[in-house]
Parts: sequence; C-alpha cells; structure tokens
Amino acid sequence: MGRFTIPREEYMRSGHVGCQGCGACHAMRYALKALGPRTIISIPACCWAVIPGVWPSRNLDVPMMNSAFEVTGASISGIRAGLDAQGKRDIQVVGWAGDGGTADIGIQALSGMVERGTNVIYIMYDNEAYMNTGIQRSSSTPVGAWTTTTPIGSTGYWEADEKKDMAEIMVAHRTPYVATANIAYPEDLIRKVRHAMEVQGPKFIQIYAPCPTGWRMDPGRTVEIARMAVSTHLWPQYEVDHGIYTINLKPKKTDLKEYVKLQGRFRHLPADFVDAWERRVDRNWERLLEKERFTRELVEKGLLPFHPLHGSSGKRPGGVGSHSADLPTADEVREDGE
Ligand SMILES: Cc1ncc(C[n+]2csc(CCOP(=O)(O)OP(=O)(O)O)c2C)c(N)n1
Ligand code: SF4
Ligand SMILES: [Mg+2]
Repeated sequence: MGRFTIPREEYMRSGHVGCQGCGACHAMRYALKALGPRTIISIPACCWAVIPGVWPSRNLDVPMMNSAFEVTGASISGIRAGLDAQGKRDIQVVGWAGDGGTADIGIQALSGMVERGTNVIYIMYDNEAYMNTGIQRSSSTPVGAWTTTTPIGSTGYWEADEKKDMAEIMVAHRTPYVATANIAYPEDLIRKVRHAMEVQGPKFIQIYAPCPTGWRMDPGRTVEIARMAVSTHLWPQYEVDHGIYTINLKPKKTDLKEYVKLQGRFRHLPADFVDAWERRVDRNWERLLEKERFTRELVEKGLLPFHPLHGSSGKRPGGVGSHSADLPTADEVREDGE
C-alpha cells in the first residue's frame, strides 16, 4: 500500500486563472496544505492577486486580503496585531508576495516587519521577474536573462546584475527562521512551512516558482526545470534556524548548460558566458557549505542559536513580546530597581 506523504486536504480549488504549468500555483497549493484552514493571507499586486479569480468563484478556501504592491509586511503586521487584540493567536497570518513585491518595492515594509518581531510567515514566490505586468526585470532576475526591460538585439542587452540574495538579507535581519524551497520538492516545502508555523516571530520562505510564460519554456517541464535548478546548485535548498545553516539537499552537480537550454530567456547566451556563470554558481555553493560547517562550530562554542534581537521592548502590537529575547524589558528593569 502506498503511503501519502503530502496531505490530501486541499485549500486551493481547481479553476484558477493562472497560465498552464504555472509554478506559483503549485507553490500556493502546497503551502496551504501545510497551513490549513486557520490562515489569513495577504497578497499584494502580483500574478497571485489575479490567479484566484474574482468573488464568488475565488479558488482559495482561506480569507485573502488584496494589499497594495509595497505593503505586504505592513499589512500582515496589522492583521496580526488585530487578531492578537482579539485573543485569536492560533490563526496563521501569511504574506504572499512575488519577487518584485518583496526584493524591490516591498523590502522596507518587510524589513520593518522583521525588526518589530511580528509573529507572521512571509512567503516570497520567486518567478524571477515582474510577470503580471509583462515580464519586466526585478532585482531577483538572474544574470543573463532576457526580459522586456533587458531586451536582446542590436541595441539591447541582457540582465547584467546578479540576482539579489533575499534569503541572506533576511538572515542578516536575524529573522528566526529563513528557508528556501522549491515546487519540485513538495515534502520539503510543506515541512518548512509547518516548521515556520511553530517558530515564534517573523519567518521568511523563498519558493522557486518557474513561470513558463516569462521564462519562454515548455509548460510541461515546470517540475523538471525546478529540479534542475537544485541539481545545478543554482538554487540551493537550505534553511537557517536561529542562525544555524542546514543544506537540505546536496545533489550530485549537473551541467548548468542543460538548465539554460530549456529556457528561451537564456537562448542568446554564449557558451563562455554560461561557463563563467557556472563557476560563480560553484563558488556560491562552496560558500554555503562553509556557512553550514562554520555555524555548527559556533553552536559548539555556544554562540548559536541566537536570541532574536527584537522583542526586548515587549508589548508591541503583533510582536512576539519579551519572552523571545534574553534581554529584560524596560518595565522589568524599572521593577528591579525599585
Ligand atoms: C505602486 C505600484 N507600482 C506598480 C504597480 C504595477 N504592478 C502590479 S503587479 C506588478 C509586478 C509584480 O511582480 P512580482 O511581485 O514579481 O509578482 P509577479 O507578477 O511576478 O507574480 C507591478 C509592477 C502597482 N500595482 N503598484
Ligand atoms: S505569468 Fe507566470 S507566474 Fe504569472 S500566472 Fe502565468 S505562469 Fe504563473
Ligand atoms: Mg515575479
């Protein structure tokens, strides 16, 4: 008898209006299987603001708030504070934003949300460009990629800058839990979301989500390409739990050329560019292995796991309060001095 490793419950029904083979749709389906019905989700302007369709035929079985492009972090801070004021602490509050809404325009609201220690899960589905508005580059677009704002041609040029490393930016914020996930590894994705539900404070998960329309790829190869992103070491699957790095998959390395050739957005790249890119990918992978090793040394020295920086001021609406920090609150210090 087969054993189901993925929950059978569905909180995303059929009938969405996303494109065929949309990776972002897989991402939501799996994330909701982990989150369950006691969830409120805030979605800014992005493909996912459109994908559920319009009421009354919306395809999500959880309450959803449409927010402005730049405010996901602030909107979920407000929802959390409102629920906490009503004593409804068992409801998961989730921000669900694209790479443009996260790495570009929403980064200040996200940064503030983490600084305040808000007890929420922020999920960035990463399709590596502004897809909803017609495939413009974002700071999460990979180097070398074609987009409509990095056009190829006699007067054009491809994306010149390296992809912004959002997971590391969130680690630098001392976010209690940071993880990368991938729609081709649903068990891993579901486990990470479930773990995030247990951790107090802000959590950040970045999900690799192929976009056949924007990547100029065969919609039937979404999962295959997502797997190749991991096997090429281009998209490492890892998590950072209170500062401690764990790489969840260490596959035998495959050729970046095989990944590139399946996607029209990379069709123009000369072989020597891909070779140089691959050397960069290899160095990034080596650095990550070192971080995993080094943070284990720090555990042995008692320097990790860290206490979140936030929380010591306590009593902030929506924050996790002073119980998550190793510093006394101002009130506690005053009481001690009396
Ligand atoms: C302040 C503001 N600027 C621009 C827009 C137009 N806009 C709506 S969705 C979008 C792209 C979103 O990109 P991303 O966050 O990566 O999500 P995706 O569409 O790729 O799913 C843009 C530019 C907007 N809604 N609000
Ligand atoms: S444009 Fe891309 S991300 Fe948007 S619905 Fe279509 S496949 Fe999904
Ligand atoms: Mg995007």
